[in-house]
Amino acid sequence: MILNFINGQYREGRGGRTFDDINPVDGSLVARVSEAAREDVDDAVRAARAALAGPWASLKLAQRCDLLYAVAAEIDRRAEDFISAEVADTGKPRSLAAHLDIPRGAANFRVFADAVRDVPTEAFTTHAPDGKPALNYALRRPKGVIAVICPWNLPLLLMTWKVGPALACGNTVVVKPSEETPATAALLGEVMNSVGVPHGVYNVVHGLGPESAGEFLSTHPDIDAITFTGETRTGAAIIKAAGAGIKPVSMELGGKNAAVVFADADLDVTIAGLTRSVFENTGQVCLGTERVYVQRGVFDEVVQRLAEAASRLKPGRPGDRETNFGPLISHEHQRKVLNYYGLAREEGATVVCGGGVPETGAALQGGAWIEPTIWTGLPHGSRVASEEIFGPCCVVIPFDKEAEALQMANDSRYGLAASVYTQNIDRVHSFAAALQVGIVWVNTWFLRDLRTAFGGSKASGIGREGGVHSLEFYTELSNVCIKLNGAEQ
Ligand code: NAD
Ligand code: 6OD
Repeated sequence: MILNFINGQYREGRGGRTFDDINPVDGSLVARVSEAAREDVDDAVRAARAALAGPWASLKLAQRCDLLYAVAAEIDRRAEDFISAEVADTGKPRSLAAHLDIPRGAANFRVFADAVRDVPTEAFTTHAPDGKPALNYALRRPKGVIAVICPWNLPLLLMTWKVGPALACGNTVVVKPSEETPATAALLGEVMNSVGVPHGVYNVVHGLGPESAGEFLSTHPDIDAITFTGETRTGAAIIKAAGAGIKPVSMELGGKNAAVVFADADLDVTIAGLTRSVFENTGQVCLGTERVYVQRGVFDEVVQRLAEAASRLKPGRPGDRETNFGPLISHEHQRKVLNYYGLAREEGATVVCGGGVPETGAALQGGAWIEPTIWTGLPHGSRVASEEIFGPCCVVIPFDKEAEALQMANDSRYGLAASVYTQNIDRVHSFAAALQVGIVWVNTWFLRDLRTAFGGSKASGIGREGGVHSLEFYTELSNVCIKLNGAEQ
């Protein structure tokens, strides 16, 4: 049984309810999960509040940072446990969890422990009406108890991306992991206890969204801020709850990200980038590409080479050496993606490859498998080219002029990320500046420096996280103004 983690103790939810954690590789049961009742969420928030004022606050900044380094080291030491837990919940290839999810889970603690040591503050001198100087300086204090609500696609990575900076700034947290992927958040409780993080600093409540732990937490009157990653529609519900309680929010939401390939691009680099951005994690990455605009001169070659790359994706058991493609997270998500596969045909798409469920053999028949899929022949305004699918698929659309590509790339309700493939450095600058997104990659994809601003515009989110931007969200500034009566300047 996967348990809630409240005030340093693992415990069952008070209502005695459970839900199933299913392995999407074959539909087998990973574990039952104990669902937190409203009273458990109350307890978690109370524990976080007590730790905030007590043992956590009494640590010096350097001691807090040392503890976060110890958390990172312990994740590294127990990497195999974390990889196994993440793989069982998500079905992703073991190699992906080992190279991306788990190392980033550790890095998220180190990076923000470093950042918080160096965070600048501001100071101004001014003059009172009597001519005496006054010194203003800003103090940073933790925001308080932070509600952290997480998705299932990169569970440990995205959870620690918020917990790392929140703790570095001296806050305490109550985490609500996705009901699809509760395991690594629960396991992190063991790490917190083993390195001596005070009880109540890190709490985990399991459950679903509406009328369950997600809603109980986001509407709780005694939290101080909400940081959320997930669907835009869920984000809107949480913003409403936060508005009612006047709570600050950080929102990392959905996307329908474009890649723009110019005829002067290095096509080896382009295909390598597109293969990752369309298919990695079975397309379940918020930054992934689902719209590819290709300049007409290289259109056929890009489509053909991307389809060849798709044909090299091998579904299979996560630990098998040749497996480089996992299932979708659940049958529910598989139904959603397959609906879009059907819609693409209705909207007149040419199916270049994929479009259905692969033949995986009897042992994996119960899994949520899907084929990597490429479409051409769809107009830019079609639903398949406009709505977030969150699967391993893309629409490829030709363009002639740069202005046309820019217009199509920006014509979206979302504004998370874009990638551009070109060798023209002047174009890189002008095109990147004109894209209405929070993140632009040029001749690469998902290359991260964790000090940089991360987040989206339009329906893709509110605010930025990363480096000092996270520290801004997870701290309150107080300005202190001291009148210096002794001196006239
Ligand atoms: P989701 O919105 O369905 O769920 C996210 C979390 O919110 C889960 O823990 C869920 O239980 C909880 N939740 C659901 N309804 C709630 C409610 N009413 N109140 C409180 N909590 C509630 O998202 P998902 O399906 O887990 O993740 C996929 C989505 O996340 C995609 O849209 C993807 O683009 C987005 N995403 C965005 C980013 C980013 O950085 N912008 C990163 C990863 C995923
Ligand atoms: O790399 C990150 O910090 C980050 N937040 C990635 C988000 C990926 C979305 O699925």
